[in-house]
Amino acid sequence: MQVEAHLQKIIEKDGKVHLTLIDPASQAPERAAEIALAAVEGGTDAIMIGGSTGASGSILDETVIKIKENVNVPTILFPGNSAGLSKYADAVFFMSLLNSRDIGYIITNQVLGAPLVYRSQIEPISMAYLIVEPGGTVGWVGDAKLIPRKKPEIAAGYALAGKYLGMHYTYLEAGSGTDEPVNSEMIGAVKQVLGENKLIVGGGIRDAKTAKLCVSAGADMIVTGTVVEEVKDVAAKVAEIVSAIKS
Ligand code: 1GP
Repeated sequence: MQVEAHLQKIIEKDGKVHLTLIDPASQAPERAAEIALAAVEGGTDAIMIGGSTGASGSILDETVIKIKENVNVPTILFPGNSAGLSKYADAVFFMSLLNSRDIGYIITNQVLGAPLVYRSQIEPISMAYLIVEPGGTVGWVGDAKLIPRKKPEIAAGYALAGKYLGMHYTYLEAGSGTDEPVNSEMIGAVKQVLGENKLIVGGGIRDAKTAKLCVSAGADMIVTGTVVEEVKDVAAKVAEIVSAIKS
């Protein structure tokens, strides 16, 4: 499956893409597969699999395998470091945390992980990963020099740098579970400089209204993770968000 081309086709058809993030460290593989299936019933376009802590090894492999047994949408790894790779996934967001102070998250983990991607059939999708205040766990783990919420021009500068370095996607991340998603001003400023390059926004998006605000400001893809772990009716919650962003 050519995942990047597949997502591009969805954008051409529906305008926007919805991605569901599942952290293998948060539940057993069987439950992860149930959540993925419900998210697909709700209309999600692909399943991202990863996390900042503990999303590696056999729990990661088993989670990817179980999800792939249950759904027919792409599985995309969202690795916290080089240990977040699994040969069973369709693709990987091959990303550099451009605003990290730690060279490990900018390039060293990528060097360690690249040979596995090369040997496997996982499709790398190049991505500039930018962490915005408050940043949450990933901001701390990734030693990010957090982009201030009120400085959209700094985010735009990073996004342009990523684009000029050849990265196809830019991800504006506010931190999983945050109460302060990336604001419209920053999303708009980044999308303006990105042009046709794709913008993903995630962190703290829990409802249709917030998701709609993000896509109206310029996000091409919305990620929701925490909310699908919290709600009882995953399909209904995802359907609410999907219908808001694709309408
Ligand atoms: C985290 O942006 C993603 O990396 C998703 O955030 O868990 O808050 O949906 P949530």
